[in-house]
Amino acid sequence: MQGTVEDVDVPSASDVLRRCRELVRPALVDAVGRLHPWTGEMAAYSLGWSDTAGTPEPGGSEGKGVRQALALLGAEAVGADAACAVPGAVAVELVHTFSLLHDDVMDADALRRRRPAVWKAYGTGPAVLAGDALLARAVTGLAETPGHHVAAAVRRLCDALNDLVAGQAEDLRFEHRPWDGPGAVGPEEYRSMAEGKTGALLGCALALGAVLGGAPEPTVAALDRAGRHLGLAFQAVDDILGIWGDPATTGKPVHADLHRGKKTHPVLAALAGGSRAARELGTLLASARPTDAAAAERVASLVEEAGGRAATRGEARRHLDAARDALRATPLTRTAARELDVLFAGLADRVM
Ligand code: GRG
Repeated sequence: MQGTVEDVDVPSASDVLRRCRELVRPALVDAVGRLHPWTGEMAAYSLGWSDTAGTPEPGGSEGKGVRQALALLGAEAVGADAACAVPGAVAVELVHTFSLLHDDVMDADALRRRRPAVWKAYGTGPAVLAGDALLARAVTGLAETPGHHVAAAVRRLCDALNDLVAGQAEDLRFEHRPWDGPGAVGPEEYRSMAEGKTGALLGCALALGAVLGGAPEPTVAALDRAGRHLGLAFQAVDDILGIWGDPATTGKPVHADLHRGKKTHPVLAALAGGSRAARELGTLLASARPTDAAAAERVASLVEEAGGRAATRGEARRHLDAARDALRATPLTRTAARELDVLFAGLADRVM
């Protein structure tokens, strides 16, 4: 995620993420320190700060910190100091950590960020409880923020939580829907699912920064819209990485979505193409789930041949453009708007 040659004075997406992570880190450490020691230990493990013995593992398996960065940039974009958005940044990062933790339980995914998922390392019950603790801390921390805007901020976060649950519900239910025919998942249903499970929290992060920075409602709404489009691009890329990503980079096993019958964009788009490869893909998926590596590999190459990967790249590009349009149509401070632009582009091109 690099800046372009002509943008020498604009930091790269990685620089933006690093700067924001450093600003939020003390408050995030404080929030985790307020948890019960056992759930705190699991939270620290899931945040990549320590191993299962509680021993610090600096630089181990931390996430990218996208949501905390969006919250800070949301505040800076409306002319406020990033510091006012730190409680919002902590809240969205804790919610994100919680959602990954529970998602791994629901999907029985054993690996996260190149390490055993929390449920694998500590057991399912403890992992569910650690997730609950993170969620409770996220909402409590935001509600305790001093200032006039806290009620609006908590309201935004609660709306996003409900969207996340709805998106995740759709995602899980789609696994039992057929690939083809009358019960198949349509493009609009996919979009609504992806916006809920991924776009809502990215939109909320940006909007929370603006709310805590005292921005008027139309600006907050525009930032939320930009973040939701970014989330749709982000999820499209996530779907691509789930099929063609390098596990050494993504930290997750490849083809897990295919084994599970997840209705991801590349497969749905491939099936909609109507080519010979699409028909063969449809027949293959209708006969059985690709349970072994060779079958998943065959599905992946048919999806590619039928144009699913290219169509999903196009989908990511369209939502990236829509996200940038939403930013450009809003009066924002120049430096933060440029950093957001760089960050958005970096995330739509990410490989992890
Ligand atoms: C919020 C109450 C409530 C429930 C949550 C479990 C669940 C319901 C939702 C799951 C949502 C989910 C896991 C969506 C996937 C979003 C996504 C693409 C995550 C990957 O994010 P990155 O790439 O991860 O930012 P890192 O590892 O960088 O932090």
